[in-house]
Amino acid sequence: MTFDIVTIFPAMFEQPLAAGVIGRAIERGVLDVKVRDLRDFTTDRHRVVDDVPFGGGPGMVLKADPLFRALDAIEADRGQQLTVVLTSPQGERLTQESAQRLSRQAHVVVLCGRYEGVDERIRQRVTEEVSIGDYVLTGGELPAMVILDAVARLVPGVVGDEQSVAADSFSRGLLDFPQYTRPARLSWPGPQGAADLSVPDVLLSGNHADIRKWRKREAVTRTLDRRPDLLAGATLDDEEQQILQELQNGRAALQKGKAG
Ligand code: 9D3
Repeated sequence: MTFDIVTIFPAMFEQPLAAGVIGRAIERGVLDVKVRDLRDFTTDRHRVVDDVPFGGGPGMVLKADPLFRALDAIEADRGQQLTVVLTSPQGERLTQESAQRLSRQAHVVVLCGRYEGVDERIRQRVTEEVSIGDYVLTGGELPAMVILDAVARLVPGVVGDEQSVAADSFSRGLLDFPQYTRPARLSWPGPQGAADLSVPDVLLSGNHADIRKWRKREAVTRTLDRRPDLLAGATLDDEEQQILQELQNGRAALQKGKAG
């Protein structure tokens, strides 16, 4: 899969793209990411990418013509069938589902918005506008990196362990169960003095049926406590469904006891 990122801050992508799973995938040629400096697509001596808004008002607007020139260059480079994503606070929220949809495209271009916005006329070349959530950032560069990370890890061969991608909590609709590693017993001074921080016995028992059941119960409990909204779209197996029933019955009984 190929990504082209168009930005006025190409340096913001250097380290994130060199590190970890994404860095390795690029090294191995499974992913091809080109970061393109929008200023390279200006034609004036001062390489100006922004200007004041028509009609007045605060801030600056990204000019349309450097973006058009960048898109033309990318099209010439990659061939047709470009999916063009514009990062924007007005966009549709990025979800695991939209990441999955983008991961099936061969070429994705991400245009990083900046300032008060982007000249509206480039929207004729934009396939979709994407926001990463309802909080205010200073620009679209971090969102672009988030989109790339979420999409690229779904591309076959990017993550070494295909199973971990398939078992993903957001794909299944359940949060992850708690994880522990060695040492099994640990004592550490906490706010109330030395605390005994032991790993749950079941994980040390070697009984894999019990471990599987415990993990399912923890995952369902956490989801019910922290993200009950996820349960509506979750695909639970029979065992998980039964655990959920039990937990909900138990809680309903508790509520009734308090009320009565
Ligand atoms: C909606 C706020 N706008 C009111 C005038 C101003 C504005 C704030 C922040 C315009 C652009 C930005 C920069 N943010 C992004 O470009 C952005 C973003 C974000 O701020 N939050 C979540 N996702 C995204 S994607 C792009």
